Amino acid sequence: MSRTILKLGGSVITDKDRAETLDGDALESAADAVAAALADEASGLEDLVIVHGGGSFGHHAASAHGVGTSAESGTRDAGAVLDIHGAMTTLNRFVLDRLLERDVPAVPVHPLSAAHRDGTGELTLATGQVETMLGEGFVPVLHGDMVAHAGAGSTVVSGDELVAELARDLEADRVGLCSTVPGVLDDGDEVIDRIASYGDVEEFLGGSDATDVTGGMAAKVRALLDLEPSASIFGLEALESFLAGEQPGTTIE
Ligand code: IP8
Repeated sequence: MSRTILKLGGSVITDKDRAETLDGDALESAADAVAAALADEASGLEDLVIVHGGGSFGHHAASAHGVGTSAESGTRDAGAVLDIHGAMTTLNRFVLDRLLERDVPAVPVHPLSAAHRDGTGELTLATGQVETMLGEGFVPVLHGDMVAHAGAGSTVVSGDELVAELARDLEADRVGLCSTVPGVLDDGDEVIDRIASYGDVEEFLGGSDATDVTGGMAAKVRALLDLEPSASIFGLEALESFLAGEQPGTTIE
């Protein structure tokens, strides 16, 4: 039986080029895959935590207010914090609804009320509530958000940072990032099977092409390399196989 942290990329479940627009079909098929895996005992999936990104909800709101993850891009404007957080809770509600419709016992966890950064930017996320939710049979659903940041007001926390914190604190067995691409791609657009160090892929990882205030694929790979369990980056078409216990796409060791 395994404990799994699954990130649904914001660009997968939203239309990232149009503000606050859902990709309804993609979200439905992700919810289908989650529901099917939880219902199938053979999948070995026991505890599941879902984290979703911002896509055209959080990222558009964050760039409209000029807010990012670093102390230099923090804000003390409470209205801006609420705009960005509100965009994310709207998206979170869509995700929860699609899961609940499929009898997945999904419940929200909003990082604005559960996490903060210290003066060096280091993130602390409370996870006791997530652990207790898992023990009670729920599927906690977190999201990229705003967090209080000592000395900087409030900054963005990316879903990827949350995945890393959760994986460590909850001693996850498996970590999966469901992305718009089938894995980390080389310069011939072929999926790289395994990555053991950032140097292996530095030459291939440019920035993200749509509005993304948290760093795109390069930041994901860096964060995942530091984790204890190996992590997989794969496309939506491979979500079912990941949840069934396979390692599709790119494995980051
Ligand atoms: O898409 C970003 O989360 P990410 C969340 O996981 C916001 O980087 C508020 C922009």
